[in-house]
Amino acid sequence: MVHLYVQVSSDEAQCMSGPTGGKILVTGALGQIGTELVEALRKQHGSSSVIASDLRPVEQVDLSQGPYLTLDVLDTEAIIDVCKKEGVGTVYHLAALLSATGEKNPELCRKVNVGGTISVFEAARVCSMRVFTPSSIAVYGPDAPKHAPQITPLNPTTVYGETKVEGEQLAKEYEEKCGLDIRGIRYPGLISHKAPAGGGTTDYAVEIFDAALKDGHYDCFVRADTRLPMLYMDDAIRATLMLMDESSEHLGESKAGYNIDCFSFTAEELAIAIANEVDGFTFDFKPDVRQNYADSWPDSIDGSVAKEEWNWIPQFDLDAMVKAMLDGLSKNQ
Ligand code: NAD
Ligand code: AKB
Repeated sequence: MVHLYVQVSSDEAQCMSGPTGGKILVTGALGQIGTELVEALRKQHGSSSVIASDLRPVEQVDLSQGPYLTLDVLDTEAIIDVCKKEGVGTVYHLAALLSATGEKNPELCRKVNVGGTISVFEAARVCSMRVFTPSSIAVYGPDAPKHAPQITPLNPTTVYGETKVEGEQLAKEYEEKCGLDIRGIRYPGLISHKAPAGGGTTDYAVEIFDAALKDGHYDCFVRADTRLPMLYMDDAIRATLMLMDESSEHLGESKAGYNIDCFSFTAEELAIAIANEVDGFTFDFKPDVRQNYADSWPDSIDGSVAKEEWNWIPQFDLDAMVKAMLDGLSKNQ
């Protein structure tokens, strides 16, 4: 299944696991996570040290906050050129197609998610870089326990989920063969208000807030009883930075895709929590094809390995997240 797009050299002599430090490159930086991760990284390391990149042309991007370049993750040579020229030491590789978009175009989903990941790992091998690349709760399939443990057979039924399993396998392979330091988190559905959600199944948990404030009504595309693991974006960014700051010696065999403790709620519980805060908000449930993807994923995940190895504990529960979302969106309006 691996090595679909770039032939990975088996010559151990070409593998480099050199020093860290240097600048940071973020791929897929204009998406839901990238928008907030770039901001957080720039606060930590200084604006000029963090290069944001995505497909959008430079002239359509606000450059006042720091450097940006147009970069297709399928272009391995372009990634290598940038990393050499800029002295990049770490890549946060976020470019991908999410589940709902991916299932509509499985070929492109495989190409971008697997091909893009190989491009970044190849660049990391050539330029001696560390990599963060997210996995997802979509690695699990319907045969996994509904409270999903860190280690269990991974048999996803979505193409998106398959690409995430393959991403974790590739990370392990590059680590074993080339000594690279590649870390990842199996993010649950992420809820945020600074950038729109990017075509995933869990997008209802983001869209519902906008709809509540703008329209006073939301037609949810999954059933009322759909329960999924979720996390507020502040916690997701904090977890990402914590994992990347952790000393290698504390991280074990799950480092390519940690489950992390988060919270779970049904779509109806979320709608009621919002209705308790927004006068007159009404909601209905009109499931579409995304229900199938949601049904194939776990209700909750066991994050005890991440807790043990790098002390992950989330700060936001359902009520705190609902208040933070409504406050954040009200300020933006
Ligand atoms: P997003 O869709 O909001 O952003 C992805 C970005 O990648 C977009 O800006 C897009 O333009 C860019 N992109 C697409 N193809 C590209 C290419 N060929 N070259 C360069 N850029 C390209 O996604 P996100 O929510 O920010 O997710 C980022 C990562 O986190 C993905 O790997 C995703 O699978 C993972 N993840 C996200 C969530 C979530 O709830 N947001 C949950 C689990 C995992
Ligand atoms: C999606 O719904 O596709 C993402 C994910 C859980 O990976 N939010």
